Amino acid sequence: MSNPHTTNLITLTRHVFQEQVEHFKEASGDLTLLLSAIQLGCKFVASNVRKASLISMTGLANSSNVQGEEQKKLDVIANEIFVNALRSSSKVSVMVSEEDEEAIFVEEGLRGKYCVVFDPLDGSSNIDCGVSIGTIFGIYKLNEGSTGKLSDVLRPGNEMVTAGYCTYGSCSTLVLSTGNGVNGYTLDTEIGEFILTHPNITIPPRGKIYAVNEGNSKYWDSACTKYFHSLKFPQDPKKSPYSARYVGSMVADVHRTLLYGGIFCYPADAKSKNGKLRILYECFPMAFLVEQAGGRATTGRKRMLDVHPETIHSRSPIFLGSRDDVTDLEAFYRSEE
Ligand code: AHM
Ligand code: MG
Repeated sequence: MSNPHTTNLITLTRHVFQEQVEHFKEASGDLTLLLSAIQLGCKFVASNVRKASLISMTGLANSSNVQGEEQKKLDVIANEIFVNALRSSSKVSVMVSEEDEEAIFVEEGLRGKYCVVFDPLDGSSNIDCGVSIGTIFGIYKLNEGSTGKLSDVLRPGNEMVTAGYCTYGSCSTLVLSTGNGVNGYTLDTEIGEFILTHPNITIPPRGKIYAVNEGNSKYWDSACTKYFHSLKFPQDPKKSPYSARYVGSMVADVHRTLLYGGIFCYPADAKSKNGKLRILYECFPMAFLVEQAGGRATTGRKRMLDVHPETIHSRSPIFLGSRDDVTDLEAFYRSEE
């Protein structure tokens, strides 16, 4: 993966630590250590995903392991991996995971000044066929004086200090923002390190691709229906229609959108009144990254990062991507008011 002639590799840890020292002269190194725990989780999950694909593709998905126990499902394993890595880092007081109904409050003695919200393995419908899936995470700092309460995580996304995701596909890439732009690091499996491969990711101001579950079009509201129609049948005869791409794994769809431009959408519709995706650990981290890359993210009517989540698993409609594409979409919602 890394150039064999390069002897000066920029690892994620090295890069983040440098960034912290540059931007915050008194950086304690705690965020770097917390991110080491997250990297460990991602490497461990990446390795499990590879093994699981092999197991399910050879038809052994329901087999039991050597002790005769049922194989644990991959999303359950991924959750345990992250909860253990984060708890033992001593940098976290509150965790919210898609897999756990309640927030997890870390016991005294192991607590730290951060809260982590995460979806350990997103894209569950793609697990068994080996299509790209990923982990999504966001990090808040505890409120002043708090030792860990629900109110430390029930906050708008604009208060996050860091967000990222890791793809598990043809390669594993961890895309991260600590609030000073976005960088991508690809896992070199031979040396076990995430290496800076995509410095300073910026999203093109307009793209040519839209991503949405078109199968839900029967349930869309009129703003959505008109917007997607406008992409497929542009009024200007000189303009080409947009291309459609939809993996059905948010991480993969957002990753493509960040790199190539365009728009990713999971709207609310007549069937899912608040959309499908969860605010805290799906919408916020992705909105944070997209804004940091120069793009935009909205619910259709409001900036995504300004939403106040009511509960840890609340959902929201989301549209994110290239600045001009998201602005066009908003115009359709405004015209319906
Ligand atoms: P999950 O958390 O159960 O995996 O669901 C989230 C996933 C996202 O990755 C993806 O964007 C979306 O669900 C796809 O949903 P749909 O199959 O309804 O298009
Ligand atoms: Mg999910």
